[in-house]
Amino acid sequence: MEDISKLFGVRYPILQGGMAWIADYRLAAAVSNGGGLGLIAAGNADADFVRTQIEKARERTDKPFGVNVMLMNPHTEEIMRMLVREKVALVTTGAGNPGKYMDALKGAGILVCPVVASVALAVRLARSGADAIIAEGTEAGGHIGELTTMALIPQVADAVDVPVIAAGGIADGRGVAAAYMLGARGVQVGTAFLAAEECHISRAYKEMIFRAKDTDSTVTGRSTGHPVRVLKNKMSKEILALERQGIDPDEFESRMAGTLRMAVVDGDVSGGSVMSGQIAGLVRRERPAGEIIETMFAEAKEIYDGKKKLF
Ligand code: TUI
Repeated sequence: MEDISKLFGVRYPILQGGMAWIADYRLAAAVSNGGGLGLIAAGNADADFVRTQIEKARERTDKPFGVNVMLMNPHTEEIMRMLVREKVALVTTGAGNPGKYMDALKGAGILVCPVVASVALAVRLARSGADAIIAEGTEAGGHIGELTTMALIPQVADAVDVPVIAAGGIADGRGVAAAYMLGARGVQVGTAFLAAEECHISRAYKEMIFRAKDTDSTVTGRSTGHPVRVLKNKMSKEILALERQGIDPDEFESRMAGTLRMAVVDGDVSGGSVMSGQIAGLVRRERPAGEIIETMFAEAKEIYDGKKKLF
């Protein structure tokens, strides 16, 4: 199976996660300039906002970069039309099935890499022409599925003929090497890039990630069918209490609205949603995005070359 570095035309087989409110043109350009594939997250923004982000990224890098479209965004149709016009290198999708957009994107020469959390959707989208499948385990931050990365990756790798990109719980070279052992031919990394100097989130959000330990994340929204991994705080405690009382799904959605922005932009990490993967415990200090990538692959290569002999 082809490695995604070849497919994407990048030095290292690493894709940045499409983190809503977080992954802007500065992070995307820094990851692409650092040898990976950077992404601008459309989140809940409209097409004009995303187009402006693309223009700004193009001023900062001549390397390929992509856009992540969160399919629950009400502006999705309009964003997809704009992406076809702009011909970005790559589109990743999350939180839904991008099947109906596949032909238009592919027709514009855009690489399409959907994020999935199950074998069934992976198979369907590979058949519809996905260039690679991003299989995301429940260790990931934000909106998640049920299966762990360890269980999901080999099952998806056996089920599709396109490269599989592993996501969820990968923040260093050990994670990269493990993903490859499971059959992946690339990785998607989100939480580890929160530590990038070029990641412009509130200081409070960054510090909470640096302080986080292994057991500090929890999942809100399981009761309403929108499970989202966040760091434990006042907000998550309140939400989980309301869920135990059987909060109505509409009430739940209106309670959650704007809470990610509160944490990312306003620095309210007590009342806001601090989305993070379970691997935050490995993310300890701020570094340039390029250095995060270089270290990760130097470590993975050392493991792979057998310098750390296993048996
Ligand atoms: O999309 C993500 N992670 C996200 S999106 C997001 S924005 C948000 N904010 C507040 C509440 C909810 C979302 C934050 N984090 N990851 C990709 C991902 N996609 N993980 C799991 C899935 C997924 C799940 C079910 C993809 C497809 C799917 O099936 C849908 C179907 O129609 O079969």
